Amino acid sequence: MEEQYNPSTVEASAQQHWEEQRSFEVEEDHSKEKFYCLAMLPYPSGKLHMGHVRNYTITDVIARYQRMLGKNVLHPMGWDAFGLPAENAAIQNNTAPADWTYSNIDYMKSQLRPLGFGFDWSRELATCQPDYYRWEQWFFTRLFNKGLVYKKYSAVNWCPHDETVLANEQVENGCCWRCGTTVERRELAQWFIKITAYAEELLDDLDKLSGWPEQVRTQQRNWIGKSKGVELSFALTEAIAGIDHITAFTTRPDTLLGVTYVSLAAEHPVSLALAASNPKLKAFIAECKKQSLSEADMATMDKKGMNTGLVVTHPLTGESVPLWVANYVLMDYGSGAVMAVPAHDQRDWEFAQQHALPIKQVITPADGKAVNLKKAPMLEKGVLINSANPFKAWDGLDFTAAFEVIADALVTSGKGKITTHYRLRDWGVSRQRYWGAPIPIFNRADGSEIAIPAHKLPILLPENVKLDGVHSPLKADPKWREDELDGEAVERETDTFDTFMESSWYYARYTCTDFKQGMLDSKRANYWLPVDQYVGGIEHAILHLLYARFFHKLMRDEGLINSDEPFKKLLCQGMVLTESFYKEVHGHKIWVAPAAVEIERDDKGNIINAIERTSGEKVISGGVVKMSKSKNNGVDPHNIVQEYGADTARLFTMFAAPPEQSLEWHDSGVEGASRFLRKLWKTVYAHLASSHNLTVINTDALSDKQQQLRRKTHETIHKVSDDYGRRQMFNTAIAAIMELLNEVTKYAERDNANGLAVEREALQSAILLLAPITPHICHALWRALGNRGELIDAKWPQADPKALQRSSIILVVQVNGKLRAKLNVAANADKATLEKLALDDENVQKFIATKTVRKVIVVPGKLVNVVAN
Ligand code: ANZ
Repeated sequence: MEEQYNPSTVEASAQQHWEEQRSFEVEEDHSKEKFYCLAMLPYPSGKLHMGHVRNYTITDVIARYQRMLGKNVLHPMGWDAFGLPAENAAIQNNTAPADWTYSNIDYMKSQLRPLGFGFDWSRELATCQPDYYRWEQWFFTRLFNKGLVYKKYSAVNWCPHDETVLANEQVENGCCWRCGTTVERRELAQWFIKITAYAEELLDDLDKLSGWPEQVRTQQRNWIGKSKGVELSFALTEAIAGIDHITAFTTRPDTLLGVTYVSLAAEHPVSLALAASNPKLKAFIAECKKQSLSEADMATMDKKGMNTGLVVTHPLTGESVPLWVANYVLMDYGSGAVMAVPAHDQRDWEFAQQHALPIKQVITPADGKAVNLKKAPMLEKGVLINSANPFKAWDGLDFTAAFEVIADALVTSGKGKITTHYRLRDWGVSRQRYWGAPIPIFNRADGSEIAIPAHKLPILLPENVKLDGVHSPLKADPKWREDELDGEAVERETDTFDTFMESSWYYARYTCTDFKQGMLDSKRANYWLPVDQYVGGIEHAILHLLYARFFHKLMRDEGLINSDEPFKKLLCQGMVLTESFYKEVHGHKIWVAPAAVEIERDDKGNIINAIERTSGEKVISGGVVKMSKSKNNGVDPHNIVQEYGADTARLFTMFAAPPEQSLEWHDSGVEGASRFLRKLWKTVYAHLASSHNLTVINTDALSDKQQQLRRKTHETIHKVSDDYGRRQMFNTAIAAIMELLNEVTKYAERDNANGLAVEREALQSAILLLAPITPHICHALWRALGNRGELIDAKWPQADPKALQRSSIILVVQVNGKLRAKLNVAANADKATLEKLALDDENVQKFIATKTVRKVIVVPGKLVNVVAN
């Protein structure tokens, strides 16, 4: 072995070895327990960043650890390759999105390689490959034929100047990013998948996901948003367009006697029917249609409305209640109508204030606190008051009782029923962009649609295109649209799929990327699925994870797989943060790369002065923030690997913070990690340089020092195994291994055979325990120590219970809770012996001599507490 640790040669040779051996290519093996470890697939933006490095280091550590436990481990990698950025980059660089994407993939792969991640590259996939998206197209046609897909008019951002649809990120302050024209809302026919049909199961199955962070489960629960309520009807005095009553959904039937008006969504059929003969209402509806549709915006926007002049009948009191059309009522929630209770609902209260409508309090706080409805509505649940005759007896009922009584009254009079609603909406999958999978639908001359039959799939996305910067090449080329089906001329759909479609099932396709006969090879898919450990950013807590769960259930119901959920365990890694600096130029912040700044700190580490090296100018600290291009504070993984080696980068990443917390990047931390690896190398080198012959440990002839080191070795194995497995706290695992190495340098006795054997055991264990984190150096040292076989398949070490035993322990003795003695006692001493030793101690005697001992509490192995007065 070389005396000097040279990471670049060590790493290149280990990587070459793994590549030659195809060490990470795996197949189903029913004789072994499987473990599927997966990182969320990256978007090929062109450059690897530290967030990627952290993500894949975590999965790689887990994958390698599980393999050392003897499992058959799958750890694949691929590319989420469709999406808008490729279109923008292609326009900027005057290339085609396909070329840009594929060259980025090549480049990023070349950046990943030197990091030594144990990916099974034979399963690599890019979602823009026809081999992949053809099955997504096929699956969509299956859903279509099952009635789980439908077409509906839905709003998009439209630039009237460019005559094109804009993605949300292309709208800047309400204007087109390209030409600055004010963006409008437009209704276009678009495709939806009925995720709402699975709402109940998606909600219920969250309970099965005990391996997920609670926070993510809660976010999904809220997103699905199940609410129990009542649907009730307000009769119209005369039928409008054949409708004789308005149905409203409420979660607060307890407030029913506080209704002072009813409001309809602009798109409600009654609103539309009335608008036909009411130009003012028509104009108002047109105005409503222009505004944003998000619920968040609904909450904050100006509450606008128009009185229809009609009244409806209150289902319990029979009173007449005015009927309004209001901009804050959504057509696709509940029934598109609200029973308005301004006293107890924020939006209704704002609306009533603006339009001078009555506010009637019917709920009061249970604790009798006063409320001032002039200032704000009373939103909390409480008890009923002011119940109109003949319902006076309801006064005093709490929410649950009132819900029941009122729902019951509505049900018996045939005016209402108890229902549940979900906030979750169906998934709109149409995008009017080019760089995506074409939606496999034929439009027929008669206006109907047909799912493209399997034999005509895939519908290929042309890759050799020129982008004019405005229109999708699919839409700009009338020829591309033309097709025929059994002699009938048909037109292809020119919209493409939302890219969440591709990321919803890639994890399943990895189990059989080469399968040509179908979407999934069920045998292989069922062997590997579900993913045992999924790792990715918390920003995907809702949409990606919900869509993937949904797709999994759809694939199950198609008979492709047999599990209910895709991801057994989920780990959401924290962000990578670092220092940031800027200077102010004409009122603008110019961000300066931290590497270009000379920093002076006080002894607490606070920055007292920061100077840009090249200009000598003072710069201002922007604090420790997320590493990003926009703050110019990215640390290039490539440079770190060049300077220190991949193992140092990996070690620092895992040591600096537990995976779920944010990681602060510090050059000094990287230095520290590198120092530790050099020390490990040096220690192994010195160990091998010893002239003694290695023998097996003679446990009966261990010196105290040897015994201590042995115990430390096995305590470390015990702790580190728990840190890797149960706790997933790799930082404390590393700290424990570092401590072990310190003990080696302190206690090793290389001048006798037993001492050398004990040291060997300690070093060998340290290498095994570090192997998942710093695989290259461990690979080299493992061989240097003369081991045969592959370190990646070496058995994870087991703590020897005998070595853990201590012959003596330190016993703490307290008198009345205060520490009075520390005694070195036999580890197996019984309670009576411990009590006697404690009471006989000289110092303890001093504190109890003049007192009566009332009680002695003995915790064997730890302490004795004497109670005396
Ligand atoms: C009367 C009422 C009184 C309400 C009160 C709330 C508080 P969640 O819980 O999110 O499901 N609502 C019903 N349909 C609507 C629609 N199409 N557009 C806008 N709002 C609608 O919300 C249910 C509540 O949202 C319902 O309960 C209804 O207002 C409103 F003190 O009815 B409530």
